[in-house]
Amino acid sequence: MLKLEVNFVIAACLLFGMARSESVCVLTNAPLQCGSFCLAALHPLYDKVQQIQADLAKTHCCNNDTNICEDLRKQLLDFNQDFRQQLNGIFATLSETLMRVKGLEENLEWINQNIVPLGYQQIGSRYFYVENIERKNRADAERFCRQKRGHLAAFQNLEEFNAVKALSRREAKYWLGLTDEENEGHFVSATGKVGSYMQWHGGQPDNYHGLQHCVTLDKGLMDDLECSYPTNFICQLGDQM
Ligand SMILES: [Ca+2]
Repeated sequence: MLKLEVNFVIAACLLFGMARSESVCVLTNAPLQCGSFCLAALHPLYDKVQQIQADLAKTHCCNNDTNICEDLRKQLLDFNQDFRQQLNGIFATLSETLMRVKGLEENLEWINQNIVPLGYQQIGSRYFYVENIERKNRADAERFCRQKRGHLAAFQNLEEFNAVKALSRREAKYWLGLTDEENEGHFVSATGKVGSYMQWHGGQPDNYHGLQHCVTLDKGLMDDLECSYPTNFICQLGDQM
C-alpha cells in the first residue's frame, strides 16, 4: 500500500508539472498530508496516470508522429484539469472537517475543565476525593490524584479538615499532600506551597528513625509516616494549595 501511495504521489506530481511547467507540486507528503481519505479519492487519477504512462512507453518518442504527440498533450491537459478540480474538492472537504474537529476539541476541553471527575465531593468551594478501598504508596497516590485533575489533599482551614475527616474511616490511614522530603520540618503541599492547615497527633511529627517525611490522616489527626508505606489516600481537585 505504501509503495502504491508513493508511486501515486510521484506520478501525479510529475504529470502535473509536465502539463504546467510553472506549477508546483502541492503534495510533498500525501500519506501524512491527507491520509487514506485523500488517496482513496484520488485513486481514479492514479489509474489514469498509469494509462498515460503505458501510452508513453509504447511511443518511446513522439518526434515522428505528431498525432500521437497531440493526443498525449490533450490527455495531459485534461488530466491536469481533473487533478486540480479533485484536489480543490478534497482540500475544501479536509478544511471543513478540520474545522469541525477543532470545534469538537474545544468542546472537549471545556468539558474537561468544567465537569468534576467522578468520585469528588464538594466541601465548601472545593472538591475532595476520599479513596477508602485502594492503598498506594505516596508517589503512586499522587499520580492517581493527578489523573483525576488534582493532587493529594491539603486543607485551607479547620472546616475543610473536619468535613474531609468525616468522610474517612477511623481505622484507616490516608495520604495527604503534605511532605518535608525536601527540607526536614518544613511541610509543603503536593504543589509545593506552604501554609496549609495542619492538626497533629501529640508528639508528631516525630520523623521516626529519620525515615518519616510524608503526612497521613490517621484516626482523625495527622502523623508523619514513611512515604513508601501503602495506605488509602485523599485527593483534592485542582492545585489551590
Ligand atoms: Ca510519625
